[in-house]
Amino acid sequence: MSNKKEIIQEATQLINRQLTQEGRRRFLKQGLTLGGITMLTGCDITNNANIESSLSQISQLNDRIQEWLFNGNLLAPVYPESMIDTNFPFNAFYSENDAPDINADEYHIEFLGLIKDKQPLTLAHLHQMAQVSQITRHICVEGWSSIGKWGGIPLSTLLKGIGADLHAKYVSFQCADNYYTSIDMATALHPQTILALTWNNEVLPRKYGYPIKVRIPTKLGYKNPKHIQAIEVTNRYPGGYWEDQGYNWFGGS
Ligand SMILES: Nc1nc2c(c(=O)[nH]1)N[C@H]1C(S)=C(S)[C@@H](COP(=O)(O)O)O[C@H]1N2
Ligand SMILES: [Mo]
Repeated sequence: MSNKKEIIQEATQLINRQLTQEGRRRFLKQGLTLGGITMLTGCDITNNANIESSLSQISQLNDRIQEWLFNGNLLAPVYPESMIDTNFPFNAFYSENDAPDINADEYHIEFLGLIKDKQPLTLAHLHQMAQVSQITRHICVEGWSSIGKWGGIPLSTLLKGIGADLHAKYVSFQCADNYYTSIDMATALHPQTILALTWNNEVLPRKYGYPIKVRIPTKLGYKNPKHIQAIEVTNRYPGGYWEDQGYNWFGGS
């Protein structure tokens, strides 16, 4: 995990590289806000490449700060049964009818990267493991949020069980619909991060990610991958479907 000194060094370098003399004077007077850096940079607003590159550097710095602030023991809010939303929305980069139709008999989850035991696991195997459930709020950046109940296995239990390198930086997920995303190891080991097999006490419906979705209540909707096919533990930055198009990688909720 990043430490305070590294992040401050990085912020200073970013500011030094990008501020004009005038910007630097105003910065010293007004202090740092992440959004404010863009206003103070000397980049020519007719030059998109310049703007893109400063925004992307700020987004990366923002990732580091979020990672540093993330507390592996702090829990996302949980809600009573009475608050469960019965009209839970569907969302994906395609319409509901196109959600993958997965055959349970042929299904197994694959493991890649820094893991000792890469033997694929079947659904039956996952159902035999101790199950937990939680009622949390899913927050989508498209402007909706909804409360649901998800049940399954803590991802930390699985990662420990298969001998994953818990000091690796990233855990990445590949989905049956070619969606992909990745998270930091601290979030992968967070007690509320689960491999969900059920939604509102029923088998996870096809539209919500059958047979397995990774439910991460400390992260925004796009960091909750459905239809999981493979899990990889790696130190190489894996990105994600929306993250590679400019969404913030840490994506905390
Ligand atoms: N495999 C897969 N997972 C995905 C997506 C997707 O398109 N494919 N969309 C993400 C987004 S942006 C959201 S908001 C949630 C929606 O989950 P839901 O259909 O259960 O509401 O799934 C996330 N996980
Ligand atoms: Mo989303």
